Amino acid sequence: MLSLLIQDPQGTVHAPDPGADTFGQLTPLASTFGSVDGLFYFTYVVCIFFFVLITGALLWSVFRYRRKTYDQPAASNVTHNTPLEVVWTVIPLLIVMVMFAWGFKGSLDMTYVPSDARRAKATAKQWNWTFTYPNDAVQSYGEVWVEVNKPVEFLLESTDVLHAFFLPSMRVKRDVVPGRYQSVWFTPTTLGDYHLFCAEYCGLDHSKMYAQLHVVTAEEYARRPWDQWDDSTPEKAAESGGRLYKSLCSSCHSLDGTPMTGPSWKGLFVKDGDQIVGGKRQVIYDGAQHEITVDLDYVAESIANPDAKKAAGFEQNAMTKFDLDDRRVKGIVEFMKTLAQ
Ligand code: HEC
Ligand SMILES: [Cu+2]
Repeated sequence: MLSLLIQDPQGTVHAPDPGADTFGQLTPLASTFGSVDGLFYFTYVVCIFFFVLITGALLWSVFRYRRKTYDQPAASNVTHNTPLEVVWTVIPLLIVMVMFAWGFKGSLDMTYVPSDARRAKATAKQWNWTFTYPNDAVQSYGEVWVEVNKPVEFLLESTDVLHAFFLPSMRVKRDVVPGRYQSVWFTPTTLGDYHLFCAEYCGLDHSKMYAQLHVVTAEEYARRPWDQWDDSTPEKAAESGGRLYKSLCSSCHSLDGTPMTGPSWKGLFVKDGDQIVGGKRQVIYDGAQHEITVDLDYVAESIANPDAKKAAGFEQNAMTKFDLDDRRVKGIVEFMKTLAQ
């Protein structure tokens, strides 16, 4: 059951987050658990206690003081009881103040970033996540690596609309507001792969805005796993390109001919005998429609500067630009070629 809940938008079923028990509750995975789960369970227990107490007293009174005959006079005419009213005002007040103090302390703890925290940046755009590492030119897309037991602060930025950075298993959630930096920090304490969602409705494919958080050892982190781009053979490059497609492009481009926000990639490259050649596309530039033959340059331009040539029929829809290096663009083209038929 649980695994159905964490199927990613491309249909891949992920194992539940490590540590989840059969009720979907997690063992502590990050520094934030004390304030978030502690307060949650405290509130939960208080609610159950008072629910049972009040409903019980109510039902007991209804039964105990019910009218047994038609003309029986009222059992009591008491309308006020000052000591009782003081008690049932003061006790809840104290409990609510405990909740407030606990929550306020937790929220302060989440605001003050420890000085040894490592800083990364998460950039949200319709409909994917890009991550930037400290002093590193290489970014990662749709997945991010952090080191276990090392505080990490994420600077959050949006290049278009409102999004929200939501790591349920790290108990972290913060809105990402265009035009300003938000930040959030936590210390992951358990190795594993976790789900990252967008928790603010941000347009058509909001539900496909998915990424993964990898909590790894210090040795693994030092190897810069985000910089693994295997293009040793055209097949490997196509495989790497396919993964990038899934995390960055699949929310707008289908592979099977179905138009989505953008045109399908089917037919960008076609088979001519046993050669794979560029397909024909109708595009709009200089105010007129032209037929072009797809090649690496056209794909590279479509990625870096999507408005230069607009695919006919999709002029009204926008694609945000991506800064991909040449190896990644070539990987995507290799992947597109595997779709040729
Ligand atoms: C927010 C939706 C969106 C995302 C995400 C997106 N695209 Fe696009 N893409 C579009 C739209 C809309 C068009 C058509 C308008 C245009 O040409 O600018 C398009 C057009 C294209 C074209 C030209 C296609 C043709 O049929 O001529 C290519 C190539 C392309 N995108 C590549 C990519 C790649 C590579 C990625 C991922 C790195 C990507 N797109 C991510 C919306 C998107
Ligand atoms: Cu979003």
